[in-house]
Amino acid sequence: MTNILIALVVLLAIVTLVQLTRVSELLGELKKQDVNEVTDEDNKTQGFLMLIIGMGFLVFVIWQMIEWNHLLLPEAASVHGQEIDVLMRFSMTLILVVFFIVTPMLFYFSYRYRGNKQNTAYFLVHNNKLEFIWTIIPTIVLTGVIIFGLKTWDKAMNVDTSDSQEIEVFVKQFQWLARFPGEDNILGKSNFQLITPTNVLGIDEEDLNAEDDKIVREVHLVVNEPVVLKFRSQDVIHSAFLPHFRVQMNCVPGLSTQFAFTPTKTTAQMKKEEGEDFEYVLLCNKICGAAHYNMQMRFVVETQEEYDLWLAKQKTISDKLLTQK
Ligand SMILES: [Cu+2]
Repeated sequence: MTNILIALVVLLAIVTLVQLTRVSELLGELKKQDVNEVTDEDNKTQGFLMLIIGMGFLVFVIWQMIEWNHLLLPEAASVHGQEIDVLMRFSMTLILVVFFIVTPMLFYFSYRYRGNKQNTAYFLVHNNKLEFIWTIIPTIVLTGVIIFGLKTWDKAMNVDTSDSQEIEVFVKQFQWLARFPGEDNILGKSNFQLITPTNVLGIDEEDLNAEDDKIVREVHLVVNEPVVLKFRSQDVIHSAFLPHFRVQMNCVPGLSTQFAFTPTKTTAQMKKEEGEDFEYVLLCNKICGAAHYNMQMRFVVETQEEYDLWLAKQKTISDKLLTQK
């Protein structure tokens, strides 16, 4: 019912506008004036409105940058993340400087050079100098930005993982699970064909390396120790996103992907800086189905001693198999 009323109001508003235009045309005919002709007075009003709207827009941009700044992510809590932040700050500064130079000019010029009966247009055919300037300067600047970006990407992605703690992150609609390799530091073999209700990760239970593996519902990491997350997806493409570490990687069925990084701040430290509610979380950043929004897993960064205590408490696969028997 409300929708019909809204549609009716919109329709009536359009009819009113058409009628008003018609009235002004009729008045114009009576006064022997062409109401469709654009006068200098009209241009002045429009130019002035353009100026006000443009400046209002700039004020709004500045206001929202200040007002909503706290919604941005805190400083990166990983080694490569700090470099990504430097790149991000550099790009944003460049964009904002250009934005704050060009936008006021755009609106001011449309006011300053508004239509005027006395003005005649300047006929400019071609200007090599101008062409050079607006081609070469952006080319140099953008090439610089691209090289900077590629270097940062290379440093973040091509990491020597020989000393990294390996952790498998397994994902399906709509849940994350993780597997630690246990004492031998080797993850046991797995195969999606072995997936059953009691073996949700499809782990090859014949494989001796799998015996001491530990399946967990939250991941603990040691501060300042490198880790490599190995991603495996059961069903569709998910995307593992750890915003505070600036980590993101697609999890693709049938394809192994990974991300290596070093956390630099413990959860306790972050709680002090960001408030007691702070938690590191792993989110899904690919719209993968109905409960996608609810996919998250807690990550905890702590000292070596705390980590050892936690890991010792987690059950190995053979423990679990024994309790089942
Ligand atoms: Cu997902």
